[in-house]
Amino acid sequence: MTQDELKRLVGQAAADYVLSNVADGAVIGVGTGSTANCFIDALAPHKRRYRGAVSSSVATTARLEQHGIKVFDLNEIESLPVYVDGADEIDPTGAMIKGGGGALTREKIVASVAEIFVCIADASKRVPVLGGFPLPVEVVPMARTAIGRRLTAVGGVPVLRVTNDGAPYITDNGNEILDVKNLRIDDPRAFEVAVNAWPGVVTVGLFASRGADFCLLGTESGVETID
Ligand code: ABF
Repeated sequence: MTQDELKRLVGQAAADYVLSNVADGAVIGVGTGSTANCFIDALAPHKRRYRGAVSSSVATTARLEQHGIKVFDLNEIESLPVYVDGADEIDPTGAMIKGGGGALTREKIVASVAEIFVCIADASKRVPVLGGFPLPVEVVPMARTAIGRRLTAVGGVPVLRVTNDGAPYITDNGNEILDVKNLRIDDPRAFEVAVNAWPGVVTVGLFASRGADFCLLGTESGVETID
Protein backbone atom coordinates (compact mmCIF):
# COMPACT_ATOMS: atom_id res chain seq x y z
CA MET A 1 0.00 0.00 0.00
CA THR A 2 1.14 3.54 -0.72
CA GLN A 3 1.69 6.02 2.10
CA ASP A 4 -1.50 7.83 1.07
CA GLU A 5 -3.46 4.57 1.19
CA LEU A 6 -2.09 3.89 4.68
CA LYS A 7 -3.08 7.42 5.77
CA ARG A 8 -6.59 6.88 4.45
CA LEU A 9 -6.73 3.54 6.25
CA VAL A 10 -5.92 5.08 9.63
CA GLY A 11 -8.09 8.11 8.95
CA GLN A 12 -11.03 5.75 8.48
CA ALA A 13 -10.03 3.72 11.54
CA ALA A 14 -10.02 6.89 13.64
CA ALA A 15 -13.44 7.90 12.30
CA ASP A 16 -14.74 4.43 13.14
CA TYR A 17 -13.32 4.76 16.67
CA VAL A 18 -15.04 8.14 17.14
CA LEU A 19 -18.34 6.88 15.77
CA SER A 20 -18.24 3.90 18.14
CA ASN A 21 -16.98 5.66 21.25
CA VAL A 22 -17.99 9.33 21.22
CA ALA A 23 -21.53 10.30 22.18
CA ASP A 24 -23.79 12.08 19.69
CA GLY A 25 -23.74 15.84 20.03
CA ALA A 26 -20.10 16.00 21.10
CA VAL A 27 -17.48 18.39 19.74
CA ILE A 28 -14.46 16.65 18.19
CA GLY A 29 -10.88 17.94 18.37
CA VAL A 30 -9.15 17.76 14.99
CA GLY A 31 -5.44 17.92 14.18
CA THR A 32 -3.47 19.11 11.19
CA GLY A 33 -1.72 17.45 8.28
CA SER A 34 -2.50 15.04 5.49
CA THR A 35 -3.37 12.16 7.81
CA ALA A 36 -5.67 14.36 9.87
CA ASN A 37 -7.27 15.40 6.59
CA CYS A 38 -8.03 11.75 5.88
CA PHE A 39 -9.78 11.58 9.25
CA ILE A 40 -11.82 14.68 8.44
CA ASP A 41 -12.86 13.23 5.10
CA ALA A 42 -13.83 9.91 6.71
CA LEU A 43 -15.86 11.58 9.49
CA ALA A 44 -17.59 14.12 7.24
CA PRO A 45 -20.38 11.78 6.03
CA HIS A 46 -21.41 11.40 9.68
CA LYS A 47 -21.10 15.07 10.63
CA ARG A 48 -24.72 15.30 11.76
CA ARG A 49 -23.88 12.99 14.66
CA TYR A 50 -21.75 15.73 16.23
CA ARG A 51 -22.17 19.38 17.15
CA GLY A 52 -18.94 20.29 15.35
CA ALA A 53 -15.18 20.47 15.85
CA VAL A 54 -12.37 22.39 17.47
CA SER A 55 -9.59 22.93 14.96
CA SER A 56 -5.81 23.04 15.44
CA SER A 57 -5.03 25.27 12.46
CA VAL A 58 -6.35 27.62 9.83
CA ALA A 59 -5.83 24.86 7.25
CA THR A 60 -7.87 22.34 9.22
CA THR A 61 -10.61 24.91 9.80
CA ALA A 62 -10.87 25.44 6.06
CA ARG A 63 -11.19 21.71 5.38
CA LEU A 64 -13.79 21.23 8.12
CA GLU A 65 -15.86 24.13 6.81
CA GLN A 66 -15.60 22.82 3.26
CA HIS A 67 -17.38 19.73 4.58
CA GLY A 68 -19.99 21.88 6.30
CA ILE A 69 -18.69 20.99 9.76
CA LYS A 70 -19.15 23.80 12.29
CA VAL A 71 -15.88 24.94 13.88
CA PHE A 72 -15.96 26.17 17.47
CA ASP A 73 -13.47 28.36 19.31
CA LEU A 74 -11.93 26.27 22.08
CA ASN A 75 -13.07 28.92 24.58
CA GLU A 76 -16.68 28.03 23.76
CA ILE A 77 -16.27 24.39 24.69
CA GLU A 78 -16.82 22.82 28.10
CA SER A 79 -15.40 19.40 27.26
CA LEU A 80 -13.61 17.68 24.40
CA PRO A 81 -13.99 13.88 24.49
CA VAL A 82 -11.45 13.18 21.77
CA TYR A 83 -8.63 14.74 19.74
CA VAL A 84 -7.41 13.05 16.58
CA ASP A 85 -4.10 14.12 15.03
CA GLY A 86 -1.09 12.92 13.11
CA ALA A 87 2.59 12.97 13.98
CA ASP A 88 5.97 13.21 12.32
CA GLU A 89 7.67 10.58 14.47
CA ILE A 90 6.52 8.20 17.22
CA ASP A 91 8.90 6.33 19.52
CA PRO A 92 8.20 3.06 21.38
CA THR A 93 6.99 4.96 24.49
CA GLY A 94 4.38 6.87 22.45
CA ALA A 95 6.29 10.15 22.60
CA MET A 96 6.01 12.08 19.36
CA ILE A 97 7.63 14.74 17.28
CA LYS A 98 4.92 16.97 15.84
CA GLY A 99 4.87 20.28 14.05
CA GLY A 100 6.07 19.49 10.57
CA GLY A 101 2.81 21.08 9.48
CA GLY A 102 3.52 24.20 11.55
CA ALA A 103 0.51 23.82 13.87
CA LEU A 104 2.30 22.45 16.95
CA THR A 105 1.14 25.14 19.39
CA ARG A 106 -2.60 24.84 18.75
CA GLU A 107 -2.23 21.06 18.43
CA LYS A 108 -0.63 20.89 21.87
CA ILE A 109 -3.32 23.17 23.34
CA VAL A 110 -6.20 21.12 21.96
CA ALA A 111 -4.49 17.83 22.89
CA SER A 112 -4.05 19.10 26.46
CA VAL A 113 -7.79 19.68 26.82
CA ALA A 114 -9.00 16.45 25.19
CA GLU A 115 -9.98 13.46 27.33
CA ILE A 116 -8.57 11.03 24.75
CA PHE A 117 -5.83 11.84 22.23
CA VAL A 118 -5.74 9.44 19.30
CA CYS A 119 -2.65 9.62 17.12
CA ILE A 120 -2.99 8.42 13.54
CA ALA A 121 0.00 7.70 11.35
CA ASP A 122 1.42 5.46 8.69
CA ALA A 123 4.09 2.95 9.70
CA SER A 124 6.91 5.16 8.40
CA LYS A 125 6.42 7.46 11.42
CA ARG A 126 7.41 4.73 13.93
CA VAL A 127 11.08 5.15 14.97
CA PRO A 128 13.26 3.65 17.73
CA VAL A 129 14.46 7.10 18.87
CA LEU A 130 13.09 10.57 18.09
CA GLY A 131 15.19 13.10 16.21
CA GLY A 132 15.59 11.88 12.67
CA PHE A 133 12.79 14.27 11.75
CA PRO A 134 13.95 17.85 12.48
CA LEU A 135 12.37 18.95 15.77
CA PRO A 136 10.08 21.99 15.26
CA VAL A 137 10.41 24.70 17.92
CA GLU A 138 7.98 27.64 17.71
CA VAL A 139 9.70 30.81 18.92
CA VAL A 140 8.90 34.48 19.41
CA PRO A 141 10.73 36.13 16.49
CA MET A 142 12.91 38.37 18.71
CA ALA A 143 14.24 35.24 20.46
CA ARG A 144 15.05 33.29 17.29
CA THR A 145 18.83 33.71 17.49
CA ALA A 146 19.06 33.28 21.26
CA ILE A 147 17.10 30.02 21.10
CA GLY A 148 19.15 28.94 18.11
CA ARG A 149 22.33 29.34 20.15
CA ARG A 150 20.88 27.24 22.99
CA LEU A 151 19.82 24.50 20.56
CA THR A 152 23.28 24.49 19.00
CA ALA A 153 24.82 24.18 22.46
CA VAL A 154 22.94 20.91 23.00
CA GLY A 155 24.10 19.48 19.67
CA GLY A 156 21.26 20.59 17.43
CA VAL A 157 21.49 22.31 14.06
CA PRO A 158 18.60 24.83 14.04
CA VAL A 159 17.27 25.99 10.67
CA LEU A 160 14.76 28.83 10.39
CA ARG A 161 11.70 27.58 8.51
CA VAL A 162 11.05 29.70 5.44
CA THR A 163 8.36 29.92 2.79
CA ASN A 164 8.95 29.24 -0.89
CA ASP A 165 10.00 32.84 -1.44
CA GLY A 166 12.59 32.65 1.35
CA ALA A 167 10.71 34.71 3.91
CA PRO A 168 10.41 33.38 7.48
CA TYR A 169 7.40 31.02 7.80
CA ILE A 170 4.91 32.67 10.16
CA THR A 171 2.65 30.38 12.22
CA ASP A 172 -1.08 30.91 12.81
CA ASN A 173 0.01 32.56 16.06
CA GLY A 174 2.42 35.04 14.41
CA ASN A 175 5.60 33.28 15.47
CA GLU A 176 8.54 31.64 13.67
CA ILE A 177 9.72 28.04 13.68
CA LEU A 178 13.22 26.62 14.06
CA ASP A 179 13.55 23.09 12.67
CA VAL A 180 16.33 21.41 14.63
CA LYS A 181 18.37 18.75 12.89
CA ASN A 182 21.00 16.40 14.30
CA LEU A 183 19.22 15.61 17.56
CA ARG A 184 18.94 12.14 19.09
CA ILE A 185 16.24 12.53 21.75
CA ASP A 186 16.65 9.64 24.18
CA ASP A 187 14.59 11.29 26.92
CA PRO A 188 11.80 13.20 25.17
CA ARG A 189 10.02 14.20 28.39
CA ALA A 190 13.11 15.73 29.95
CA PHE A 191 14.06 17.53 26.74
CA GLU A 192 10.50 18.85 26.29
CA VAL A 193 10.48 20.27 29.83
CA ALA A 194 13.96 21.79 29.42
CA VAL A 195 13.35 23.51 26.08
CA ASN A 196 9.87 24.68 27.14
CA ALA A 197 11.52 26.64 29.96
CA TRP A 198 13.76 28.74 27.68
CA PRO A 199 12.43 32.31 27.43
CA GLY A 200 11.16 32.89 23.90
CA VAL A 201 10.09 29.32 23.23
CA VAL A 202 6.36 29.20 22.54
CA THR A 203 6.10 25.44 21.91
CA VAL A 204 8.54 22.61 21.36
CA GLY A 205 7.25 19.95 18.98
CA LEU A 206 7.75 17.14 21.49
CA PHE A 207 4.52 15.54 22.66
CA ALA A 208 5.88 13.43 25.48
CA SER A 209 4.50 14.87 28.72
CA ARG A 210 1.09 14.63 27.10
CA GLY A 211 1.46 12.03 24.40
CA ALA A 212 -1.31 10.17 22.65
CA ASP A 213 -3.46 7.78 24.66
CA PHE A 214 -3.09 5.36 21.80
CA CYS A 215 -1.91 5.35 18.21
CA LEU A 216 -3.58 3.87 15.15
CA LEU A 217 -0.71 2.89 12.87
CA GLY A 218 -1.31 2.03 9.24
CA THR A 219 0.78 -0.98 8.17
CA GLU A 220 0.81 -3.33 5.19
CA SER A 221 -1.04 -5.89 7.32
CA GLY A 222 -3.70 -3.43 8.45
CA VAL A 223 -4.16 -1.01 11.36
CA GLU A 224 -2.10 -1.65 14.47
CA THR A 225 -3.26 -0.16 17.77
CA ILE A 226 -0.34 0.91 19.95
CA ASP A 227 -1.22 1.73 23.54
C1 ABF B 1 0.34 17.11 12.45
O1 ABF B 1 0.52 15.92 11.76
C2 ABF B 1 1.69 17.70 12.69
O2 ABF B 1 2.01 17.83 14.02
C3 ABF B 1 2.56 16.75 11.99
O3 ABF B 1 3.58 17.48 11.44
C4 ABF B 1 1.64 16.20 10.97
C5 ABF B 1 2.07 15.02 10.22
O4 ABF B 1 1.75 15.31 8.94
P1 ABF B 1 1.18 14.24 7.95
O5 ABF B 1 0.00 13.61 8.62
O6 ABF B 1 0.84 15.03 6.76
O7 ABF B 1 2.29 13.24 7.73
O8 ABF B 1 -0.31 16.85 13.58
